[in-house]
Amino acid sequence: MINRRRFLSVSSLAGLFPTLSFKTVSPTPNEAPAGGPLVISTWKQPKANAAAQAALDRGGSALDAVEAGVRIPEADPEDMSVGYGGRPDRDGRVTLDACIMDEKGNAGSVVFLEHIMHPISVARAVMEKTPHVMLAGEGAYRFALSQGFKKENLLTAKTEKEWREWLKTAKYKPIANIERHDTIGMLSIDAQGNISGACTTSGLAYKMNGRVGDSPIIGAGLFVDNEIGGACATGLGELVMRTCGSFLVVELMRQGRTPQQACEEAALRIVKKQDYKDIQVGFVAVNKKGETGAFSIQPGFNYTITQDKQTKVIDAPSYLK
Ligand code: SD4
Repeated sequence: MINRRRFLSVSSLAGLFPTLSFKTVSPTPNEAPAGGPLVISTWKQPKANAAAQAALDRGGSALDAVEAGVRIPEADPEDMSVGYGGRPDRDGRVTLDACIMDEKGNAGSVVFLEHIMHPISVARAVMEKTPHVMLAGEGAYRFALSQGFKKENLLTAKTEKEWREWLKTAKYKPIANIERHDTIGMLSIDAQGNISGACTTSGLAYKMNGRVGDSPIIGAGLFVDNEIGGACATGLGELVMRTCGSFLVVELMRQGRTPQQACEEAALRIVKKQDYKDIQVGFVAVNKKGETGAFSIQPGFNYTITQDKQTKVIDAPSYLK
């Protein structure tokens, strides 16, 4: 009988998996892309990109840029998918998810965080000041207070009114694009060529209490590998989590796909395996050269790029037309 060790030693990997190609891209040198530092974010986010660009202009790192950028929608009561003014869960509680990742592969995350306007900054503090990657709920809240963050009421008169209206039927069915999904995932490359990313959301409106989505999960809502690139996701987090969406996009880029091809392939993976008919998922990605890509399942997804003093909001191509 051939034992397992011997079996592996007599079989070349290529022989075992003849269809697999192991071509991978070699790391690109650490320098800003030809077009200069850049910022890319999910959805229409010119103000967030401007804040990120301002941080880069002050000499800040990509990490500083993405944190400064996503703090804008976090504080904006009109943005009803993120931070202050985000729609509550079905019990009327605003619970926030966020994560951040730097060029060294460090990561910080908070999930199911209440009463704190800037979860992204708490996530950064988790990354920089604790031995952990993720803090949840009450523990995340108490950590935030210990770091000087203030307790605030994040439910606005507008979101409370809508929620009370929703309670009359309490029908739960997330619909693609209808909720004005503005969850922000942002990636930046700084003047040194380093990549960082951030992602922050109030999650799905009227979700079950305790539900956590993809956005604060490293590898689902966000992933950065400074040798290769970064990716973020938006849309129905359950679909993204089941496929490790952002990690998949980065790994596809590692295998040689362009950011555009990688976003398309990750979206197709969802389409192939899951019920996607009324559901939106969108990806954005950037590689080390500063090439970008975006793709979604449903039409209606757009993204914002800032580079060389210009900001553009671009409609992403989609699987369904
Ligand atoms: C979630 N992915 O909690 C988030 C929602 C989202 O734009 O992206 N909304 O599932």
